[in-house]
Amino acid sequence: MPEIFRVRWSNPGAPVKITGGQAMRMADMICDERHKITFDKLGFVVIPGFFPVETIRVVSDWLDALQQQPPGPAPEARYFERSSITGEPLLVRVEYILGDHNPEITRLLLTNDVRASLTTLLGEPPVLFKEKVNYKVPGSRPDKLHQDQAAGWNAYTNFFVTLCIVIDENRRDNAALSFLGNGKFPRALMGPEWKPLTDQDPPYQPEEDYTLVVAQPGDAIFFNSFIPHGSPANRSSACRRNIYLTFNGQSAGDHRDRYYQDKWRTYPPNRLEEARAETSYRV
Ligand SMILES: O=C(O)CCC(=O)C(=O)O
Ligand SMILES: [Fe+2]
Repeated sequence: MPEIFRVRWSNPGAPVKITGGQAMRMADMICDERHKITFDKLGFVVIPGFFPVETIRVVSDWLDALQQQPPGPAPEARYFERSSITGEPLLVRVEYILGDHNPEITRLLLTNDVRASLTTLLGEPPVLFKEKVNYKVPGSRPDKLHQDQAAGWNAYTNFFVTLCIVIDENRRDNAALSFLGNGKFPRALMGPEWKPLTDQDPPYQPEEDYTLVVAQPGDAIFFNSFIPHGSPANRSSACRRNIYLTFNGQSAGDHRDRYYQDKWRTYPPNRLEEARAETSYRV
């Protein structure tokens, strides 16, 4: 069972290195009040070019190395599934990637811009709840339409904001995410816990109510834990990796240790040769 590490934010006083990517994204670096208005109305907001290209390059190389890592004990939690399309075992997700076991990646992702943006969206400082990378490689199954909060998160607190960091281009043909785009959903579960909202794949119906988010490496999608979203199987030949960092407001407490202890018990990481035929809904 992986040891639980404490996650620290980047040093607030650390000098910020300006790279080409950063210079290009000056206009839209953090969530401001305009983004918050959209987020409050729709439940999600996209900020193009939030992370510098250099950051994404380093993170992408690290994700490749993590994927190639030989089997054996590691602090990160790997999840293998058998492809519903080809039957081959695939590494589809790695959880628990931030902390003292990956200090450089933690520094690159838990930045002051991230903290400031989440403080704006949550109305108070954020606390990390969980984090994962979804390797939506060719052959990956659909992530059926769901609300993240329905994945047992009510046991911890009643509201979260997730930052999706786009690592590979997200296109229609390689399983870009779709979100309910009209803001018409309650801040409550719309169905039973652990069950997707529909078995349909995108375009979800009614089609005009959903927004397909086509995105570039470095783009950020902030979304709340009640907005219905999902993505189809990846039937293309292009990998679609996204990192998801989920936070709650500071006043709700720090639940990461307990969340992961519960998760390792009820849904333990597995190995290539134990790849699950995954049909259930897990986030
Ligand atoms: O990566 C995806 O396509 C969707 C994943 C998702 O929504 C989740 O894991 O909660
Ligand atoms: Fe989700």
